[in-house]
Amino acid sequence: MTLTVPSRSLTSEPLTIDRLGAHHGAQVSGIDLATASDPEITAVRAALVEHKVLFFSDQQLNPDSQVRLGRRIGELTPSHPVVPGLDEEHPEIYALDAADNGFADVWHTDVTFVRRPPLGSILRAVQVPDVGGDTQWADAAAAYTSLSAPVRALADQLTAVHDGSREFGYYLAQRGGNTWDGKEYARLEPIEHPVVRVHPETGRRSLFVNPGFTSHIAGVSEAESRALLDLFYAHLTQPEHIVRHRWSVGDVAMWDNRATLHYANRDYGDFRRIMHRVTLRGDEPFGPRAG
Ligand SMILES: O=C(O)CCC(=O)C(=O)O
Ligand SMILES: [Fe+2]
Repeated sequence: MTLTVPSRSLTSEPLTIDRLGAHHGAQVSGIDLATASDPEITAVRAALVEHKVLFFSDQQLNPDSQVRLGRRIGELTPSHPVVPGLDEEHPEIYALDAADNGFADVWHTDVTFVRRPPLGSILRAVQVPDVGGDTQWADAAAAYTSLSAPVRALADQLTAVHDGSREFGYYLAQRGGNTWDGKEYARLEPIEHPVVRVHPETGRRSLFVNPGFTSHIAGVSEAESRALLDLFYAHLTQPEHIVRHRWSVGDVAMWDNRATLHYANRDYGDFRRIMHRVTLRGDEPFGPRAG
């Protein structure tokens, strides 16, 4: 289905938004992200919340214009709590280079192991492999909604512990810490978030646990925690909850990190794959019982 969204500008063409599924994912065309008008940026920001993952083809971004774009969509964080930025001029760019162990082949939501995880991310394909290297996104709001009512009610009551040290302890030991969101990260402390997150803009609930960073459910036995997380992960990653993108150089993906998980397929052998991300500052997650 194609929706044409007027960008409320006399000088620019309307954005065209092609939905990829009933719940999440959309291809956006008719926009140059490097030179977009303010109304176009407003329309993209609204589409990000509505569709959760947006894809843009044939973009001409470079590190400078990717950072500028990010600052128009929201506030940027430095690259990552423990991984330094691309270079001195671009401390905001988180570079994933397969030649430097830059892989993300575990389902995760970005940086959930801090008090205020990112609102979203904007990822650009710099170099793509000849084969493979797709990224997949799971819709955590659709996954919550499609649980049975009794399991939703159980999930609503749970709190999870998130711990970045399994994935990033290695970087921390190798490269030292980083300052991120005003805090020095010399080591990673486990942190609690509600298992069901209420989206601050839509009020919709989503399952906010991920295999990358969630270590366990708080206040239940280890066996119960394992069984509950296995249930949630299997449900989140059902094919009906997934959109998958095959990258070309110049593609840009933008996702709402408050209601999605993602996974970068590591199925391209020795080909090189380089991606650049900027990360949008987020707020503290709250659950259905808050307030
Ligand atoms: O390399 C990718 O496709 C995704 C990497 C990732 O997890 C991220 O940029 O947050
Ligand atoms: Fe990620």
